This record gives sequence, structure tokens and C-alpha cells, in this order.
Amino acid sequence: MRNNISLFGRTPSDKDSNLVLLSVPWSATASFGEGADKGPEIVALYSSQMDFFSIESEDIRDKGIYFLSPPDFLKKLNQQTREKATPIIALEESAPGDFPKQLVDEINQSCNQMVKWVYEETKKVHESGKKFGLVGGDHSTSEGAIRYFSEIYKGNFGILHIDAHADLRKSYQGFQHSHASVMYNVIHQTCPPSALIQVGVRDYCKEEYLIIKENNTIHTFFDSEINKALFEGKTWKSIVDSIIQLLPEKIYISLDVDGLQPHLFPNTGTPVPGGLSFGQVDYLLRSLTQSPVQVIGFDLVEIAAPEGENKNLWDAQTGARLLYKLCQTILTT
Ligand SMILES: [Mn+2]
Repeated sequence: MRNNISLFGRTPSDKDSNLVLLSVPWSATASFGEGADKGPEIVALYSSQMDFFSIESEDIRDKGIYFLSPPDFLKKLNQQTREKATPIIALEESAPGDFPKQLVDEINQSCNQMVKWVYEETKKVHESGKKFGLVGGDHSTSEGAIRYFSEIYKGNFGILHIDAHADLRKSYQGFQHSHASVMYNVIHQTCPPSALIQVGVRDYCKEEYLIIKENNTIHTFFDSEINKALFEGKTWKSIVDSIIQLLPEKIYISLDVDGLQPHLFPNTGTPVPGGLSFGQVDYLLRSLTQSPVQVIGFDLVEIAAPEGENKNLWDAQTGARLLYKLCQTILTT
């Protein structure tokens, strides 16, 4: 295996690892804020800056969490693709639909290369008998991993998708593997997952809403509906229970950090007011560990570093803690 990056103050050997985390520093077609390609790096950097003891959960640092370092080719491909995509992303704002087709094709090919690479890496980890997680990168980095699990489990699993966005756009700005299209691509595979359960969605277009309404494998807990229930006296526990009830036995967690309240991740690419609190996500994850659900893999995406000289890395602080909780969840279900 490739070298690993120190995470949570540990650098286990390959043979002692039980959970392999793939780092995918990719944000080539990010449409608003940049910097999600720095996600894995900044999370690793801040992951030793916390206390691992807690009254409600186990210290998992010595359970062999191997954080794979990204290959140079991927970093270069991201940079080159980003350079090609920048003028198109800017152009879209002034003249929608007016894209130079050849350039868009080239960008789609590069994104496809990234998706295939993630697919192959996920396969390697799964075939080695270890558990799998992914740290993005923008949300397009999840597609290859989910595609692999869809094939291997023949669609017999569900996705728990925490996000401010439905990510059900057919393509976005002409890019087929956009962060905004990841779940559209996932449900249009040969063996799509048997359930897509979305939580925290609050920014979506009419086409996406129609896909949700017309597809009985998709269930969306819109942020507005969650709030209404809470304001009218329902408990978060009862909402979590209804989320878990809809999940099949095997699940993959896709966690876009913009699903949480934006003050927790101020630099994420497309922040939206509203969203879940850190405590609500923590409670949801812990409830999974007390349910019959088995987590087969996860991704944590859209953690970004601010641009320029601003060194506010709060996103990394929150992101590292969220990653630790996801690792606890997959190692105990
Ligand atoms: Mn999102």
C-alpha cells in the first residue's frame, strides 16, 4: 500500500490497519467556493488537536486507522482540470449554456478518470478485507466508491446522505461528474442502492424535487420538515428513529459537511443557512451503532481550507472531530 498520513496522532503499519481511509484531494469543478481539495490535508493536520477520551464512546486511536496519502498524479490532474474549468464556471454565470464543447468534454474525461481511480482504490481496500472510508474533496469524489459498493452488493444496501443539497441534478454547468450530480449518477447505475435516505436538504431545484417525489427508493428529510417537527414538539430521537427505520441492513454514509450548520464549516464550497447541529449528527451516528445497521463504508466531503492568507482553519477542527466519529461508527457497527 502507499504511505499513510498521520491521523489522530497515530501512523499504524499496513498490517495493523483495520480501516483504510482514502484521501481524494479533488475539487476540479467546484462551482462556488474553492479549497475542498485541501480537505484531507487540513483534517490530518488538526486531527491530533483534540481529546480522545469521552464518557460516551471508546478511544479508537489504536484500532488501526490507515490514512492513505494521495498519489501525485491525482493532485496534478485536479490542478490541470481546475484550470480548464475555471473560465467555464465563470462563463456560466454570464451566459448559461454557452460552453466550448471540446473543453467540457476534456474536463468530463478527467473527472471520469478520478471516478475510476476512486473505484479501483475502493475495490483494493474492500478486497483486502479492511473497512473503507473516504475523505474528500468535493462531493464528486464519492461516486467511484459508491459505484463499487453498488456492484459488489448488487444494490443491496442503502445510502444515508447528509447534505444541504439533494445532488440530483442531471449535470451541472455541463459537468457530468459534478458535486451537484453525484446522487443522480448513483441512482442511474445498473445496480442502484435500494434506498437513498437524505437528511438536512434545504437547497434544491424543482427537477430534483420531482425526482425525489417520483422515486420510491428516495426518502428526503428536508431541513424545513425536520424543523417543523421539532418546533411542534417532536423529539430529535423520534426523527432519528424514523430515519433508521427506513435504512436497510447495510448502509453507506455520505456526509457532506454543508448538511451541518454553516458556522461549523464556514469555508465549505456551497454553504446554506439552516442545517443540522453537531450534536444532532453525533446523536444520529451513535444511534446507528445501537441499531442493527451495518456501515459498509463512508465518505466525508466538502471540508475546505480558506483561500489566500486567511488562516482560519475552523473547518478542519470540526471536520477532524466528525471524521473521528465516523470512524467510531464504522468500527462499532
Ligand atoms: Mn452539498
